[in-house]
This record gives sequence, structure tokens and C-alpha cells, in this order.
Amino acid sequence: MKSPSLVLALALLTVSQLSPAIAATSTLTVALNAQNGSGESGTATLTQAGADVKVVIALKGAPATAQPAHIHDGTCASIKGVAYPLSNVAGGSSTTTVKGVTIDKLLAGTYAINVHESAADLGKYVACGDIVAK
Ligand SMILES: [Cu+2]
Repeated sequence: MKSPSLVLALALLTVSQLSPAIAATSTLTVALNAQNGSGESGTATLTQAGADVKVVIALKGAPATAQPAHIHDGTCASIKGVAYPLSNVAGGSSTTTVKGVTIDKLLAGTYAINVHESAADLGKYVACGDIVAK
């Protein structure tokens, strides 16, 4: 005979195992703020697509020329190395599929999305946003 408490325990275990999938973040908008007087600001929209994350950058005030963009370790206030390269922003737009990562993994770490002036002037940052939950 099954005891009611065993049935309850099994039910709770099942719920606890399912809940991470249910709670997985499916989309996240990161505000990209202008840096160094660039006048470039906008958003990066992250969308979970299976095992990958699609990152769409939309910047106002950006030039038509290519501007490198990356997901960096660290924060905008304390930027570190490149964690995941993104497609260059051109005319304010960039779309990248970052393979093998989840939005939840990005949120669990410390990451920022950074856009640079140009390939020739990587040291000048034009827009940045920390990847944080709203
Ligand atoms: Cu970068």
C-alpha cells in the first residue's frame, strides 16, 4: 500500500525537477546606453532559441559603418575580456546567434554587451548595457 506522504513526496519531487524548465528566461531586453558622447543608444533583445541565444541590437544614432560588438565579461563600469563575439553593428543593426548558451546562464554570471567605435578604434566604447534581470 502506498502511503499518502510518499505520494506527496513524489509529487513535490516531480514539481521541483520541472520548475527550472518552466522558469527558464525566454527573452530579455538589455538597455544600451551611450558612452563617451557617442549619441548612440538603444537595446539588445535576447531570445532563447533552443540551445542558442539570438541577440538583436538596435541602436539609434549609429553610423552606417561597421562597429564591433561583443558580450564581455564584467560590467559596463568594469569591462573585461570578450566572452562571446557578436556580429558587427552596421546602420544601428546587428543580429547574432550565440551558440550553446542560455539567457539564464548569462544572468547568473556577470556580463555586459558593448559596442565599439570601429575596428580601428576598438578602445572607444560607444554603447554598453549590463545583462541583468529586469
Ligand atoms: Cu567588445
